This record gives sequence, structure tokens and C-alpha cells, in this order.
Amino acid sequence: MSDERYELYYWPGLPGRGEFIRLALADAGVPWTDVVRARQAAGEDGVAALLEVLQRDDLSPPPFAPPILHARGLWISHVAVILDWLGGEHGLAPSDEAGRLAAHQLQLTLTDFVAEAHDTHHPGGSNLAYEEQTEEALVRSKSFREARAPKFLGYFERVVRAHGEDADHLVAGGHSYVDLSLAHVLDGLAYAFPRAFAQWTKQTPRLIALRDRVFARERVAAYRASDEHVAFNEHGIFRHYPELDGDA
Ligand SMILES: N[C@@H](CCC(=O)N[C@@H](CS)C(=O)NCC(=O)O)C(=O)O
Repeated sequence: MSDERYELYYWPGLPGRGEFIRLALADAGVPWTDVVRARQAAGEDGVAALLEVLQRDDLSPPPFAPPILHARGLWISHVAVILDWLGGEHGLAPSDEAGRLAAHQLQLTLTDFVAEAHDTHHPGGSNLAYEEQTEEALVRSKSFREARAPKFLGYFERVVRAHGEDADHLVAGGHSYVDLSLAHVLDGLAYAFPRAFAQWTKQTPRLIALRDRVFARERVAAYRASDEHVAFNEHGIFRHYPELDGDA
């Protein structure tokens, strides 16, 4: 049904990759139901609802993993694909082909960055607890702090500056869903690696300006101050383990 409320399927209790979708929905002013949380609030087994969607063979293709957006009869998975669709439908992406492709490419680079941030605490595998892979995590996080994060952040700073020395957006034409995602990644990195973040961002003032502009947007600020918004914690992608943030 085209006028049904959008539904987001994602794990409860953590911002996770679902947060990229929530931020875009909030900024676009689109109401949505966080299905798992809503069912739990009603005393039902919310996670079962998500697992049921993952098992559906009538969806083509069946989603492999959340987040999953159910909107206007479509079932869409993968953050970058959901945002490409939402961006086109709700004015959060450039309308021309080159601009839309640029936004999609930048979002996929963020996908890679997020996966590497996750792997700092789970380099040995997502099926193992952090405590079972702390030695590898120390090695991986050192490489992330010293090489990978500065490389990704330097890249995004360069992309912003290409729009003008004082620019604070990633794609031509101004604000887009990619800015929302980058602001969230910066927020997550500041939570997980506060010490390293302070060093990295000395080189990336335009990214800080972008983050501050995004979080000051009226609907984004209202969402982030609401009960819908779940704070970072040690269950998600961005986890704060002081030992992974380097020596003081
Ligand atoms: N490329 C996917 C990754 C999705 C993903 O890794 N989802 C996680 C939660 S954030 C999950 O539940 N994965 C289950 C699995 O990989 O088996 C995206 O960007 O949405």
C-alpha cells in the first residue's frame, strides 16, 4: 500500500547501521515505525519479527541482514541502497544522474569505513566476543588509528574542500543523505576513539563544520534529543574500549 507508514527492521538496543536510516527519515520528516522496538514495547517478541523477514522466501531477493526498510511495497536492504532510494524520494540526494552516482559512491566508501571501524574490536570474527580477540583488536586498532582512519577522513575532507574552501557538504548542490551519514560516523568515532579523534580532526576542520551543521538541523536535532535515539554503547559498531584508543 503506498500510503502505509514506513517500517524499519533493525536490532534493538543499539544505534548500529539502523541509525543511518533513522537520521535520513528524521531529516526528511518521514514518520516511521521501528518494528522490533515497537513490538517489544507492546510486550511482543520484536526480534522474532525481524528474523521472520530474514526467512521470507517470497521476497526477491530475501534480505541477508538488517537494516531493512519496508516502504511503498518495497523491501530494501543495505544502508547505501536504502539511502539511495530515500534520497531520491525525499529530496536528500542530487536529482541528476552524476550527482546521484557521486552520493552513492561516497556512501559506499562510508560503508567500507564503518566495516573497518567495526573490525577494530572484532578482527577475529563477529561470532566471537570482544574478550576472545583482544590481542588481535589491539593490533587492528593501532593500524586503524595510525593509517586507515586518517586516510578515510583525509579523503572526505578533500571531497568537501573540492566544493570550496569553506564548504561543509559532500555532494554538489549542498546537503544530502551522505552528509547525515558522515556526521554519524564522526560522532561514532569520537565516542569510540576520543583521544585519536582529537588528533585526526586537527587535519579535518571542514568535516567538523559539516558535522556541526548537520546536527544543528532542526529535525535532526529533535530526533537526537528524543527517546527514539539510542546512545552509543558496547553492543554496536562504535564501541569505546579505552585500550583500543592508544596510549595517553
Ligand atoms: N552491507 C550491509 C551490512 C549489514 C550488516 O552487516 N548488518 C548487521 C547488523 S549492523 C547484521 O545483522 N549482520 C548479520 C550478518 O552479517 O550475518 C549494510 O550496509 O546494510
